[in-house]
Amino acid sequence: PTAREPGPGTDYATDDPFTSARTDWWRQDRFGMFIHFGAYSQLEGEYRRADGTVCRDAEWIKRNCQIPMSEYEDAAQDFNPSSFDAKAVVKAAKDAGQRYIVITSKHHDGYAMWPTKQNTWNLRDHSSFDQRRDILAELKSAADAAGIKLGFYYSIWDWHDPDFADPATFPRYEKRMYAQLKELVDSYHPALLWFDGEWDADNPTNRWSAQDGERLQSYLHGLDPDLITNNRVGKRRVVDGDYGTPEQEIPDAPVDGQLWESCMTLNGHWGFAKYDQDWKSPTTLTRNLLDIAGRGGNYLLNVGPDKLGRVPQPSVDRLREIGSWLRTSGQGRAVYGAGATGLVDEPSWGAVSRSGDRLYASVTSWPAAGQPLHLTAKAPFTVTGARVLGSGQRVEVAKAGDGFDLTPSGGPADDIASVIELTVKPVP
Ligand code: JFZ
Repeated sequence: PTAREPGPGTDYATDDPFTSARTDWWRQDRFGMFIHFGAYSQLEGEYRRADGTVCRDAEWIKRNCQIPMSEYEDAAQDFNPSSFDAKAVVKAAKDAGQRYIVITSKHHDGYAMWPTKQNTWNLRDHSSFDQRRDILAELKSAADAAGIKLGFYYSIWDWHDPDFADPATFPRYEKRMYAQLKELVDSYHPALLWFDGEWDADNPTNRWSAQDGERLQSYLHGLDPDLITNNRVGKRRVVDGDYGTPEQEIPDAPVDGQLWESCMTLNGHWGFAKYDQDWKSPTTLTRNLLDIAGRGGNYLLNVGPDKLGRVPQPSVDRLREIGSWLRTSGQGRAVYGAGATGLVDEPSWGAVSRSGDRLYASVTSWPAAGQPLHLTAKAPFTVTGARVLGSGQRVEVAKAGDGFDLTPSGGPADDIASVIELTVKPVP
């Protein structure tokens, strides 16, 4: 494959994701929706074997339940997500306060969710779905209309393409992969690509190398100089792509040397699993977002539509509660455009983020009447104002030991977290 030269004005050798205009929206937006949706969704997490036993999994069901390819292909043939409603999905994201969406265009099962020309293993050519529909195009126009960015997850690992499995034929697979990615970029103009599977578990020859990642990245930048990619595009987790992707965990401090985004499930699975009702609470989810913002990261929270394409109601409900917290009394200022403070240590009573001359102390353990919240300063600064968002209450600020004591005069403003906004001035 040949790539055009990178666009004018962007030198990727020196372009720093931390400060680049290219990543600006991503660094501001903080909160996105992940969508795991594919041929596996048709099975809804359960595979009944001929002997009557049931094997459970979600997007890994083909492999973990050892479903023969012909049976998996038969299931995909029945896949008819006729209730997929891009506007409803985008509305759920918008109501949650999520500002970008990343959907699986192709997971490890190799099944493409758009009408790719590279094979027939896709939603147009191998399903029972309305052949006139293209859910990625539908999502793109709904997202554009709502001012939400759209990105695609793409698995390098492919369980379906026979050329992937054999090192001798891998170059043929790679050529199709490049062609598929060009289709995605040219047809849907994604804002970002979220790679995965560069670590494939049945790889005898470690065939995806750092150089492969670099070559792919420069090819993509040639197609669209503004594209953002995660680090799973290559093998060297810290230097490849624009940001790191800790999965199902929140790093306990700002990560040195790279932007990062924690991806997480709402229950225990990425793809739809009908038996999984183990939902995280809105309180936990909102507090996760606050912890992440205070450590300078993004939060990519997943939904797994069912076989008809419907986002589960418990997911929609939880997302709406997070959004309602963010919309209340301007509390979203603790998240959007905010990041690590560089000024204070993370307190045990909540999370602190910073946006310009404001610190947002999101208090999850409100003190007893008259008791102070202590903020430990790790760089000198002064405080010129303090207020609780959504309440008129006074907060007394006093220099104390290694920092400040904040003493609110009343009770908490919000059960999930009450935000104290401080106006600060770093001492040079
Ligand atoms: C991958 C996928 O296998 C999974 O199905 C899901 O799509 C998730 C978001 O990404 O899983 C991973 C990828 C990387 C690691 C672990 C699981 N990792 O680096 O530890």
